[in-house]
Amino acid sequence: MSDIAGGLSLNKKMHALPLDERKSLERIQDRVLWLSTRMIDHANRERENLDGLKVGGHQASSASMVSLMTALYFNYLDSEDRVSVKPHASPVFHAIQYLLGNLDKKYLTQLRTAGGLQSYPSRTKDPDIVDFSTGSVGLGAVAPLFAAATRRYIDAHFGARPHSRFVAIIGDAELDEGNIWEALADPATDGLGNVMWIVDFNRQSLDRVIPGIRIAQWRAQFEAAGWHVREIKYGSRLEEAFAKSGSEPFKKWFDDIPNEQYQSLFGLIPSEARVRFLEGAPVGAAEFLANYEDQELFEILTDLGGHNVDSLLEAFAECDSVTDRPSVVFAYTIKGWHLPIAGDPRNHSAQISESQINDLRSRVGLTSANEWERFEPGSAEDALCQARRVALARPEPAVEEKIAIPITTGVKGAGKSSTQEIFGRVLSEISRDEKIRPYLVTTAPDVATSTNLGGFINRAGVFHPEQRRRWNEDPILKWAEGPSGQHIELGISEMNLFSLLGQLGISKDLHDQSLIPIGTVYDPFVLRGLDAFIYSVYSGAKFIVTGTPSGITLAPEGGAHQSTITPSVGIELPGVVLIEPAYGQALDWLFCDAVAHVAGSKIDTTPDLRPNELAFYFRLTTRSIDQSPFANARERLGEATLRSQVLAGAYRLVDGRVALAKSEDFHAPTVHLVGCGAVMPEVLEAAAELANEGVIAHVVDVTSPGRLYGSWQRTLKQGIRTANTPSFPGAMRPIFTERAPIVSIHDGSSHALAWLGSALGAPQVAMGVDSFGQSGNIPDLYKIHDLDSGSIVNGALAALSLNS
Ligand SMILES: Cc1ncc(C[n+]2csc(CCOP(=O)(O)OP(=O)(O)O)c2C)c(N)n1
Ligand SMILES: [Mg+2]
Repeated sequence: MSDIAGGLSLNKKMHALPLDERKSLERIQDRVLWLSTRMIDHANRERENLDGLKVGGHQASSASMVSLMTALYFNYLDSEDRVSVKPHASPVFHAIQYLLGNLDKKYLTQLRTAGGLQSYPSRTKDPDIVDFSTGSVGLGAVAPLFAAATRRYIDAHFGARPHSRFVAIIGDAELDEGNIWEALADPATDGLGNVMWIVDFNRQSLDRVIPGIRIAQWRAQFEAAGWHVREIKYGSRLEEAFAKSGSEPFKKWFDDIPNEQYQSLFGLIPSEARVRFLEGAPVGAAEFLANYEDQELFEILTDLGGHNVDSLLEAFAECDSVTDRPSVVFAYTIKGWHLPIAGDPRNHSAQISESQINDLRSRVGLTSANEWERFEPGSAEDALCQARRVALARPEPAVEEKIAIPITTGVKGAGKSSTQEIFGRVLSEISRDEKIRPYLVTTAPDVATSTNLGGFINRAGVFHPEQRRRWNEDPILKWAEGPSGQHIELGISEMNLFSLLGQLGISKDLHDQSLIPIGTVYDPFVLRGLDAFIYSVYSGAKFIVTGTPSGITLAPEGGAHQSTITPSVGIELPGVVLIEPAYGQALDWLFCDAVAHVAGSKIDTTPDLRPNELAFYFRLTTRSIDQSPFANARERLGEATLRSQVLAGAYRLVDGRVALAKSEDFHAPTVHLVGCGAVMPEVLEAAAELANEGVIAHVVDVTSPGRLYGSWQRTLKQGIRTANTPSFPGAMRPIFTERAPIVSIHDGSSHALAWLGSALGAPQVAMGVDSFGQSGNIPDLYKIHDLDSGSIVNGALAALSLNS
């Protein structure tokens, strides 16, 4: 096993448990193994199967973690600790929650059913309390690290909470994911002594035995990032053997044997295992091992430290004593431990047979009659479960006063302004309010200043656990770092941005403190952090993210920076609301509303059109545009109506009839020009040209494609579920008063708004950016991508011809 390079030194003091307690833990461990294995077995073999699909579940991956998790939950953790569990060990987690009395028995036979236990731990869907969702490997692993960073921030700003330890139990193959190393490398995660990762080091991934000597490399990588590293390699029987005289060649070979060769021992009978183990061994090893019978030797060779509760607890205690940096424990385990599929390279999705289940049941002392029971009342194990239930019970969260958020900051934008600039001013204004400011926290992956967070940073400072001296007296941007700072600066990792936002966004749940997290990122690079974005919203996080600048409108920056598919992503992601206003005041209203929603303080006048909104994604631009058309619309519609339409997702910016009033031709052909964001000047120009041609061209400004699409879908679904004719979505009714052809115009993929025609039952020409961009100026690029006013006019004529 070449992945064994160092390990527990033989003379290290063991964390020896009293014998009774160890025996109880071992019995609990057996029961956890049984319940997790049987849960999967039942789901696949006994439960009625209506669709013929294999239900699945991972018995081997679960068995690998049984000892680790028994040690954690039945001895180590306390109620303030927060734990992330490797995705495919979810059955182990639920088995433990059941034994602790936190999960009803009925769920044991509902693994992977709708409304039952989720395949992978889920904060939002599982019936028991899950601290961190997991599933996409790597993401759940780093979540506790960002949670600890969040706690450090909260302690510095709101007073220290009771001490928590943030634990991640992760699969060794999760270390292949780049986001792990991005998280470790960021200074924002430096020095978090309350973090412990436990790597379930079974040397297997999904397909294979992991080749090569990885432990040395990983150790070096963690250490380079400033982590404390601990290995738990040998079980007690191996330790005993190594303590005997003459054992050196055996120990050396145990450390040097290639992973694949070691792993192949598990499939052999004991006599074959001896021969296989000794292939390539140094002189003296065979002689030393001749002292052991085949069976005994097999047990010694497969006795790894990750299944030794004493060794585990001793390592955890060592990590607790390291308080100035995070710790990682490499716990050597066996995938499929104590199951017939142990160590088999093909065991990832293997399940043991009915007769093997029967054997396991009797081995753990159960029968078919009591196989799902908890421990006998009055037994030592039952007493331990009860005591641990009490020790792990979560305190009631504090009731927080709702923060009052104004419906506007008063920032409007006069003359010409860009939404990015307005965003910076609005945020700065909000942060003037001393009742709101404490809760605001911003973060950016090295783009804070170029996304207009400068004003906020000047006022609120940059977070650092210690007060730092400023070496640069820049009069424009103060970069004052210290514990009271409210901006968390990250290195260039969009994965880290969304991972951190995800943790800041569940701060009430995990740290009993609400925050209003706001992140900024260049819009094209939203996609670089997309998996973490999805993960965070899937986990129930509430936050605001601003993608700016966006689209081909950031013209000279060129194709590598021009986002096209981000609007579709924002519209399609559940829980995310894509907001792309064109004008300053609309942005101000929408932003205040989003802040109120994230803060949990609903503004009375907000239309309740938004179930399940969690994250607010503002797609903004650096293009300055004339603000007067919005002022005209405000005059025409009245501020209250306009605001409620802006919040609902769209309003009519120009009434084409008014523009045509001179000719008084009310029977003229009619078209809706539906624009979104930065392209509005070209849309207005096209409308004016069409009016000159005698066409009634209404201009609609879609302020939130996400909210508009959501309300359409809800209306449709309502119709489908009640088998009624779907009604026209309320948000669209006052805006699209005539059924007329539609032209949608967007600095984003044409697809993002292409559903409007279906929603309105009218022909549509969808115009947008459907090829990669290039450097240029806005007029040239709009021309190349047919977003200039002439192309929009032609689009309108095409739409009118579709209608005839
Ligand atoms: C991002 C991502 N890619 C792929 C998968 C599919 N997958 C699930 S488990 C697994 C192997 C994990 O190996 P390891 O983390 O070592 O856990 P073990 O099965 O050994 O317990 C893979 C590739 C996934 N869940 N997430
Ligand atoms: Mg593994």
